[in-house]
Amino acid sequence: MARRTASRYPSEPQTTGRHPEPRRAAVRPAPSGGLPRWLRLGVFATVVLVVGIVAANLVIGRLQPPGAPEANALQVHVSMAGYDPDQLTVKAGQSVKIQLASMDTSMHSDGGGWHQLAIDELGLNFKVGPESSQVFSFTAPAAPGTYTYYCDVCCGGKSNPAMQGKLTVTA
Ligand SMILES: [Cu+2]
Repeated sequence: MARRTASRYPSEPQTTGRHPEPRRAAVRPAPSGGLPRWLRLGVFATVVLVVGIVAANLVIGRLQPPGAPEANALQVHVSMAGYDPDQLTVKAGQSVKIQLASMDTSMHSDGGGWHQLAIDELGLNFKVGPESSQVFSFTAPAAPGTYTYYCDVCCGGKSNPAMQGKLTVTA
């Protein structure tokens, strides 16, 4: 007469259907010689606040163009992510000012934060260094049309669609 055993082999763990309770580290009370609770909370809140302010400044610093914006100049921000805006419209024959601002730091290994705005057909080749801006002037062509501007300094160069924009010259 065969007896039912829980396991064929003695070394196999027995399946009881119950999961063993996970071992938890014993919660030890804070040493009595430590800082009072309100002071620990205060230090924690201060650290959170300081980290938050630093992070916020980093974000705001990236959103704000370097240098004061010049009046009557078209503002173009450029970073590794591309141009902002990537569409510009000017009138034929108009004298155009573009303030080109690089939003990237010199820490970028690809181009060192330098960017370009070039239009081959118009002979334009504007370059701006990391976290700086510069105003460039040119005269729009007399004939309406669309021209592609590009940056060939970073991110795969002008073949990268992100590093391209369109200048539209209207009549
Ligand atoms: Cu670029």
